[in-house]
Amino acid sequence: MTDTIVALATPDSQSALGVIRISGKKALEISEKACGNPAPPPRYVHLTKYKSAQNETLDQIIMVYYEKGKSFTSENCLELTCHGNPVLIKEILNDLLKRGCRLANPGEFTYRAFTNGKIDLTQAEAIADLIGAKSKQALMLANKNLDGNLTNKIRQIQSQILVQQSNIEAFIDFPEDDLGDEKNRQVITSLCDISSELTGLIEFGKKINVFNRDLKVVLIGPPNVGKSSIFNRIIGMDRSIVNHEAGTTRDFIDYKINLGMVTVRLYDTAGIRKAEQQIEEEGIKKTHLLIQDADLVLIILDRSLPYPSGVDLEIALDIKNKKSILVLNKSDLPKNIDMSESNFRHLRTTVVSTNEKESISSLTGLIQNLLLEEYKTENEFNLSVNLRQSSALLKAQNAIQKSLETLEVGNANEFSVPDLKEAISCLNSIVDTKDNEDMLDLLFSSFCIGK
Ligand SMILES: Nc1nc2c(ncn2[C@@H]2O[C@H](COP(=O)(O)OP(=O)(O)OP(=O)(O)O)[C@@H](O)[C@H]2O)c(=O)[nH]1
Ligand SMILES: [Mg+2]
Repeated sequence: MTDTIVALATPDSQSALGVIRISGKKALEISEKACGNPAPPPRYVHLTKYKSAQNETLDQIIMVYYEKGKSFTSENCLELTCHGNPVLIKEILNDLLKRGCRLANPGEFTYRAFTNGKIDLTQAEAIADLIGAKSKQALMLANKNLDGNLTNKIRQIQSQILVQQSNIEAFIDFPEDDLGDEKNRQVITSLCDISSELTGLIEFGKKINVFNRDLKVVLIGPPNVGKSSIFNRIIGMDRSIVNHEAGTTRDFIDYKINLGMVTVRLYDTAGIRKAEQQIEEEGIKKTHLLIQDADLVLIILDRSLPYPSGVDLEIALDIKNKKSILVLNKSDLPKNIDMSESNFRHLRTTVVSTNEKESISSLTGLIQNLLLEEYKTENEFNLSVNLRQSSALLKAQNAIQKSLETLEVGNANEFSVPDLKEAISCLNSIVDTKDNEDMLDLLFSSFCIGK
């Protein structure tokens, strides 16, 4: 790679500081000519002036030099920390372009780190995941892969396959040794175990997807039960209009909050009832659509009123197969509801009042627990598996299955070897695909510029 690349690594907006990264051959020349540091000791902080090609001082900056072989990209690198003014940053970037640098493509620094062998593909992806993580748990998972946990797991499975491949090849090379039924069985059993391990990883990948997206929690119920009041209490501000008249909320209102390990998008909706006007009907239609897409539905009822049997069947059909909680609101008022005939009587139920802070806190805790119900065992999360990796795992698993079909037949063991090699190669593509340029382009183009 001959080009020297440059990019702003921080957001292009007014801020205290802005960081510009440079990687490539010209880094030392820039250090000397623009920053007046002919021989900068690596990894030291240098307070200096940045001077343009016309010898104008553009800013007082901090320059750090990272030497070839030891930098992130493994090339000579500079990090210039200047003041965070977009006008100033543009001047410095333009000057660097004049000095022979070119603007980096998205993810190009990481791409160089990968092609120069500083990191493997799972670690490169972990860096992107770390930057894009939507929750604390997602951050922790990205860090595990940055440590190489997924790579280690893949390498371990590859060597297990290789052992079985050698066992089969030994039989091909020395048929007089007669692998025999017993040995054939052992190979089959081991490959079945490997196949199950791959399934486990694929399933795990699907499971942890929950930490990388906004989970949808939808508040529904008849009008006037206090949906908007609960919504406002959970998000901690008066975002939705509350009124004693039924039918106040027409269109849904949403707000993003962090609930411990997950990020939740909370929706306040129009109360479900037989609509009096078309505009209200539109709002109710949207409520039904939101329920379809929800990760968790909170059915709010007014505990101080008799059970509202008019709409419960409609809601019950909507929430079929959905994770749901029944929330009985207005517990500060005398109880009048009778749930014995209700379609919701089997749901997990909690009683709240928007006038009682504690009851809302425990509702928030319950939401969090339910969303994370199936992800409780902390130590399970030792690595992360994304969609690309899952699809390679699936291909590897299919190849193992094919080899197993051949082995089950018994007397044609050598035909199972190509499938085992294919499985190893699929697994390799998770960690190290230097020859698949299209895939690499696609992968790194999703990175941010400057990373
Ligand atoms: N006593 C009491 N009143 C409440 C409670 N929560 C809400 N309210 C009152 O109930 C009325 C309706 O509240 P909203 O939050 O607007 O109800 P909603 O379900 O969003 O109503 P729509 O938008 O019309 O569907 C308001 O007068 C609130 O002040 C509560 O816990 N206790
Ligand atoms: Mg409302």
